[in-house]
Order: sequence, then structure tokens, then C-alpha cells
Amino acid sequence: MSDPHETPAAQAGPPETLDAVIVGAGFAGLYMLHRLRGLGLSARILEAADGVGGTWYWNRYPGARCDVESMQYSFSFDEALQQEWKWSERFAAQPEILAYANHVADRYDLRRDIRFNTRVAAAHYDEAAGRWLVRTERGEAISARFCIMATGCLSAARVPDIPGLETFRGTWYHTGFWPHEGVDFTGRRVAVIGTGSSAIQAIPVIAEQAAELLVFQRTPNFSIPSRNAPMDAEYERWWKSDYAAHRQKARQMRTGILYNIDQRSAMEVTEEERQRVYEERWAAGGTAFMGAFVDLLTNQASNDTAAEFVRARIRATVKDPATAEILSPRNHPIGTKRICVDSHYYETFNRDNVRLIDVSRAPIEAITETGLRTREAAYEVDSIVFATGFDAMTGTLLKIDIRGRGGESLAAKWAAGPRTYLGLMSAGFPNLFMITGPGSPSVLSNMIVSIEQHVDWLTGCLAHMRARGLARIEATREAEDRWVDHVNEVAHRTLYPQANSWYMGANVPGKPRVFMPYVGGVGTYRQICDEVAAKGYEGFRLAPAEAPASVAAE
Ligand code: FAD
Ligand code: N01
Repeated sequence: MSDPHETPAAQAGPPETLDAVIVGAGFAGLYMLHRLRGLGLSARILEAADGVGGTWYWNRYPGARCDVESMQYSFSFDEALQQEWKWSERFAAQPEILAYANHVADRYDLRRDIRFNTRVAAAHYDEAAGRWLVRTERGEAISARFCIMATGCLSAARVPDIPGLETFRGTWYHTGFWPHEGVDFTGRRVAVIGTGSSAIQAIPVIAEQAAELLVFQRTPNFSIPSRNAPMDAEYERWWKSDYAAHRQKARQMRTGILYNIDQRSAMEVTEEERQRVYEERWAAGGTAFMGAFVDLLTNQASNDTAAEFVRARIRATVKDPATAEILSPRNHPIGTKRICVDSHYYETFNRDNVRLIDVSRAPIEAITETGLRTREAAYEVDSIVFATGFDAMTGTLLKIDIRGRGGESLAAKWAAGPRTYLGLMSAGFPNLFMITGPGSPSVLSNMIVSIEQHVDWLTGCLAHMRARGLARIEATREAEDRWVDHVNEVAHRTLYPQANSWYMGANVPGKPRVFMPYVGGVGTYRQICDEVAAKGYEGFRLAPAEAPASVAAE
């Protein structure tokens, strides 16, 4: 297993000077570099991995694929790119998405400005110079006017703190840093811990190989069949015939995904009509299920009807009624934890070599030399797969020692939860940007749409500053406070806060319970960002390089 937290040692040297440092070479970092070059700025990406792709570099577990259709889960900024690239399936698998990221890096000649195997340890703002000093784990230093964190919302994989892992004599893996050479589970007894999106994709594939598969479930999730299939030529033609216009529509949608949302409430139609609509969505597959009625995430009674429909499908699919019941989610409204999309997940529990173990009441207490022990029983396995998720949205950022004005640390500032203006900047940290940061739609959306929107906005902002001889931008505390309140207020108009989800930080012991993404919708959010820019970057303080903050233009 490759350890993602180690970078090879190198000599420290004098700081290199650049206009901008970008941390991370996933889709966000790659596109940001491309746009900064377009502005004529000198920029470099620092990337911990030895390749591009971010999520798709690290998450190589069996069954990994996107759940936003590939025709949409792809860049839209270059018509030639979107016309020429051919996706082989409705939902591309990880190797194909990684190949796409590599193609993008090569096509736009990005690699010459990426330093791989380089993990950023610290970023400190030098107020006098108006520059960020970025330090890597190897001790290299780069001085840059702008520092752009493209570090990803789901890039700090978490192995839960279960005692005894070091004593385990078998092999163990985490879906979020899977061995590049793959894993052959043939003949092995395998434990999968977790039943989130990663597990739900991996379990059916591992079950086909393993001699025995034990699935340790703490909380069941709702999952919708993907109906994945080879790319339909007619569908591809439809997209490509007017790609720009379709993308434009997608950008205005709540999720940044073009699909039909039924504008009726689930409560205003007859039971028969509700079932018809759900059946139709279930048969079509994918996350569009949540668009069956307009109020599924705001009205508990409506949500209950969708949740019960899925539970009925689970009962109809899983032959053993006791197993079906354990797989049926009852402790959160459907969609308030990230809805899963699968290929034959529930069917997998009909296999003789697969067993579901409910650890909701009898948690896993220890890893032993030969397997796992819950409060009730011991299980012998050869391999353990942790599909236990991420310290999402803030985890990766806060692993970096980020210090802004007056040496204030971002970790201290965010101790009670992330505070940003628009998910783009945090007050007190001038010229430090986040792509899809907390407080933006990010993980509630087609992330490539949200990445492009942030990168485009930021490119416009930097061009604006250059045209006016401005060198510093900072969110004001007042604008940030207003935005944080707004993000909370909108979240609490929905059912989302009812779930113990990673959106709320609930999966990490001790993490503050704050709803982190902006639930107001991708289209609405874009409009807000555009209005902010049109009003001369309202809520930000812009200043020439050497001007003290007190005389800066508001
Ligand atoms: P990432 O891809 O996470 O890239 C961040 C990069 O930053 C990584 O390469 C990391 O190594 C690097 N990095 C982090 N910290 C440091 C540091 N200190 N120093 C140097 N480098 C650092 N979203 C969707 O919209 N649709 C999907 O279908 C979908 N499927 C997903 C499936 C999986 C298995 C997972 C985990 C996520 C999925 N997502 C999906 C979300 C996905 O993370 C985003 O779509 C997108 O890939 C994020 O791109 P990014 O560039 O912002 O971040
Ligand atoms: O992680 P998760 P993930 N004992 O946090 C369980 C994206 N993604 O990697 O719910 C027992 O969802 C935990 O249980 P509980 C997508 O945004 C997309 O699967 O905390 N169980 C849960 O079941 C997704 O939401 C795709 O009770 C323990 C699981 O581990 C996000 O990434 C594919 C435990 C973690 O689920 C994260 O998904 C993959 C313990 N000690 C990922 N600790 C697509 O399809 C944790 N768990 C696009």
C-alpha cells in the first residue's frame, strides 16, 4: 500500500518567487493553472502524488466510478476538448477518468509547471511583503503573491481509530489510497468496513472475487441503481450536437447537473402517480431519482414517500427479510446523506459468500491479529478494506499550517467550524483562495461545474485586480459573517441537518457539527458570485500592494 503522507527528502533552498502557487493537481488545480497561464501569470502546482487526477489518482478501489454522467462530469471550457473526448460508458470507471485527467494535463502542456511528490506543509502570509511563503514537507520554499488551495473536499482519507490495527497479520487497505497495482482478493476472506458510496461500489466487485465477504455496516445508506451501460451513441450525439447550450443549462441547475426535476410536490399527486414517478426514476437510474419531486429535501412527508419506495425496492431485491431490514435506512431522510449509486449492490447480499454484520449496536471494538472483534463476536479475515470515508471539506486544508494576517492560524479560526465568504476566501487571509471551499455548493453539486465556476470567477477577479494595479484582496469580516449566517439559514430550511453526515462533520470524532456546503444551489450561487463581481467585488477589500489596510479601497 502506498503511503500518501510521505514525500521523498530533498535539500532546502532559497525561496523561488512566483505570482501564484496552486496546491493540488486534481481537476481544480489543473484548470486553475491553465487559466493563470492565460493571464500571463507565473504559476506552479505543488502536488503530493506522483501524478495528476486527485480523487481519481488515489481512489483506485474496485468498482470506483463517477455517479454524475460522464457527458457532464467533464470539463466544458474548451469546445474542442469536449467534442473530441469519447467516454466509453454512461458512468466512466476510475481508470478512464484518470486517463482523461492525464489527457487534459498533456493537451494543455500543464506538467512542466507541476511539481509532483511534493506535499505542502505550511503557508504563511508575510504582511510586509504581501506574499505567501509556502513550504513543502521537504523544506523547499516558494514565495507567491497568490496561494490557491485546490486541495480537494474529499482528499483526507480516514482510517477510524480502532485499536489493534498494527497487530493485524493480514493485509489492509483504504479505498481512498488504494494500491496502484490493484489487489487480487481471490480465495481470501475479506472484511469491508463501511457502507457509504465507496463501499457500495466496491462490495459487488470484491464479492465476485473473494472466498468470503463480511460487510460491517453501522448505518445503512440509500442507494439507487446506476443502470450503467456502454455509452449510447444517440445520447452522445445529442450532447455533442449542442454541448455549449446543454452545459449552460446545467450551470443554472441546483446541482449543476442537467436533468429533469419534476416541479410538483410529492404530496400533491395521488399515491398511484407517486409510485409511477418513482418507478420511472428507479428504472432510469442514477441521482436524478432525487428530482422525482421538487420538495424531497424540504418536506419530511414527501421525503418519507421516496424513502419508503427505496426500502420497498430493497425488500423486493434482498431475499433474506432480516438482511433486507438491516439494509433499510431509517435514521435519516433520503438524500440528506450523499445518495449512493450502485451496480447490483443490494443483489450482492443474495450471494452465499456475502454476510452483512450490523455493528450499529455492537460496534467494532478492536482489530485483532486474525481479524475483527465486535462487542458480540470475533471474525477471522485475511484482508480488511476500510471504506470509512474522509475528513471532508476541511480536513486536508487544516493539515496544512496556514497562517494569515498577524500569524492567525486557519485551524484556530475554524475551531468551531469553517468560516468563509462565498467558500472562496476567509477573512484575515489575504490572497488565499479555496476552490470549492466550505460555504460553496461544492460537494452538493457536479463538482466539475463548481470547479469551473470558481476558477473562472477567480480568473476574472485577478484580471480585474491587474487592470487596476491592485495586488491584494481580502474578504471582510462583515461579509463573511453574513455569508456564514446565510449558509446556515439556508441549510436549516432543508432536511439536510437531520442526518449525521460528513456534510455536518459528524463522521469525525470531535469535529464541530456545522453544515459545511452551501445548499442554495449552483445556479443561485453563481448569480450571487457574479453580482458580487459586478459590484466591484462587494464584501472584499482590494488594495494596491503596499497600501496599509486602513487606506484600502472597499
Ligand atoms: P482532488 O481531486 O481531491 O485533488 C486534490 C489534490 O490535492 C490531490 O491530488 C491531493 O493529493 C492534493 N493535495 C492535497 N493536500 C495537499 C498538500 N498539502 N500538498 C500537496 N498536494 C496536496 N464528484 C462529482 O461531482 N461526481 C462524481 O461522480 C464524483 N465521484 C467521486 C468518487 C469518489 C470515489 C470520490 C472520493 C469523490 C468523488 N467526487 C465526485 C468528488 C471529487 O472529489 C470531485 O469531483 C473532484 O474530483 C475534486 O477535484 P479537486 O481537484 O477539487 O480535488
Ligand atoms: O465515505 P462515507 P465514502 N465502524 O463517509 C462507516 C464521494 N464518493 O468514501 O455512516 C463502522 O460516505 C460509516 O458509517 P456511519 C461521495 O461524495 C462518490 O463511501 O458513519 N463503520 C460509513 O458507512 C461520498 O459521499 C462516489 O455510521 C464505520 C462509511 O464508513 C464521499 O465520497 C463514490 C466506522 C463511510 O462512508 C465519501 O464516500 C465514492 C467505524 N468505526 C465516494 N467509521 C460516487 O459514486 C466509518 N464507518 C460518485
